[in-house]
Amino acid sequence: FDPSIPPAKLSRRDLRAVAELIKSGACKNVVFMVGAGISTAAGIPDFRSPETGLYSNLARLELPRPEAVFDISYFREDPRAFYALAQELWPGKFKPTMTHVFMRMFADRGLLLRCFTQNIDTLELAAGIPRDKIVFAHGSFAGQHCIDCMEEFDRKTLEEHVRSGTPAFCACGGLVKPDITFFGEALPPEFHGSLHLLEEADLAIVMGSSLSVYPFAALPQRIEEGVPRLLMNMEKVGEIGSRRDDVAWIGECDDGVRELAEQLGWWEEMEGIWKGL
Ligand code: CNA
Repeated sequence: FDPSIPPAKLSRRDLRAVAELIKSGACKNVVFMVGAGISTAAGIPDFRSPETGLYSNLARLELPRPEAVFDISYFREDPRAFYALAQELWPGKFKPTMTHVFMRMFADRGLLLRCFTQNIDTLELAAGIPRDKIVFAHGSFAGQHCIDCMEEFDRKTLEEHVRSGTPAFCACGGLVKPDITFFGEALPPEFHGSLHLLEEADLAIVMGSSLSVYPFAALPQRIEEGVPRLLMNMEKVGEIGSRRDDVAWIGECDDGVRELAEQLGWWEEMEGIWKGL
């Protein structure tokens, strides 16, 4: 890709040009693809940021390797590490960020086709994005089942177990786990059932993901050629920047979102929504 080639849909490769495109009314089917980086400002560590990331904080759990906390075979062997982590991440403790509120603004205006999230914190729901506009690609804390007989388990009982750090067992003797997809498990049907929507997108925004977990990491490539793709992340990731109408903006997503929202005249409304959450 030759960067001297001008973009086709955008006037320039920057945030202002993306805001102009949205303002022009050309984007009616916006797709977001997000990861742990959109929730770090809420106080939830991501996986891979050095020192502050979850993996670097897992040492005290004495895991054979950090990823084991989300490994289904390790969970069967010793579920305590996951339960300790679930205690930290249990929904209700954290407030959505302005980036979550920004996505809700698209939903409120009927412009959100889907928010594909790798996050399990359910802050998208807490921000007021309708459930049917969210694809929880790696599951979430919203449900819980036995890993053997797949029977649903009582929410309140699991919550008590998570709070005390003691694993919950189903009547059949199997371990209970929230519906978070572990390494070694299939992704939820809603993920595969929503992939076709990527072809309908007229703007794609990727935020706060290292794009290192597949198959999610390949989603941006499924956006049709010619459709603008915006990356807002602390580091350059994936292949965004390889097409004419790609914008790669490096920094904290809340800052990028603020710049975009101010251009769109949405910022004050967003602050009001955030205060009310
Ligand atoms: P990751 O691999 O930890 O990558 C996070 C990315 O976000 C990195 O590229 C960071 O540079 C970037 N980043 C961090 N903070 C910011 C910020 N403020 N603004 C912009 N960019 C930032 O996380 P991924 O989501 O890519 O990895 C996929 C895993 C992480 C999924 O399976 C998730 O379930 C899992 N995860 C989720 C949560 C959560 O639910 N909040 C927390 C930690 C991990």
